[in-house]
Amino acid sequence: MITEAQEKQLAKLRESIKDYIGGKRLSHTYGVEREITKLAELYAPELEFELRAAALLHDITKPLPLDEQLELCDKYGIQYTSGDRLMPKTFHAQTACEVIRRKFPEFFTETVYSAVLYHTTGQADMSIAEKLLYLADYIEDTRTFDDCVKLRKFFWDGISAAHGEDERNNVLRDTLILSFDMTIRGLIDDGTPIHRDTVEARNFLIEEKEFEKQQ
Ligand code: DGI
Ligand code: FE
Ligand code: FE
Repeated sequence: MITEAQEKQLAKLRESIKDYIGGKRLSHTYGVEREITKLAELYAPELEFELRAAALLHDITKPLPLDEQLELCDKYGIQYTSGDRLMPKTFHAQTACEVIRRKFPEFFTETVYSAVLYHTTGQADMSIAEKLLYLADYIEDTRTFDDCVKLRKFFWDGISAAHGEDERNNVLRDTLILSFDMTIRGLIDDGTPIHRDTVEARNFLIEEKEFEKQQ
């Protein structure tokens, strides 16, 4: 559900991001755009343009090493604690938002901002755009990790069997819970701290599911 003019804007963006990312990460990024197009059709057709823009922009600062991430944080006024430095992979989501704000203002909307900001950790009570970018990032088709393959199958098998909006929403929620389970398990195996937003994202979805069961 996007216009020809929007299609052209996205084609241009697909070229512009090559100044920031290349190789496998560029293929991953294009994969996230393809995946989110399918997810938008299922869950939020009115957000397709913003979601595809968010997909193309979500990892633009990912190639930068931690010291350059931290330099960007200082430059753009992003606050962090010494504990946050032990979670180096979470910085690129925040720095990407500030680069989008400054270098890609035509794509900088509330929806794009929060979807990119929470694409790595999630947060409590995620918006539909936040959920869809988080999921597309995990299951896009260039990812070959066991957990990604498992989550992709879980989601699309669920969608094949789902009837109606409520069942599709349940599939999305169960898929997200499983994704947080797998991410948190992996972080524990690596001895890495878990970001509070990751924990809160998972708790919120589980609580919501339990409360609905009791209705
Ligand atoms: O940027 P991508 O590789 O496409 O994917 P991503 O932005 O989801 O980043 C995934 C990495 O982020 C993965 O190595 C695990 C890490 N990560 C996700 N949540 C947390 C986290 N790392 C820490 N320490 N704590 C978290 O809560
Ligand atoms: Fe990322
Ligand atoms: Fe990504």
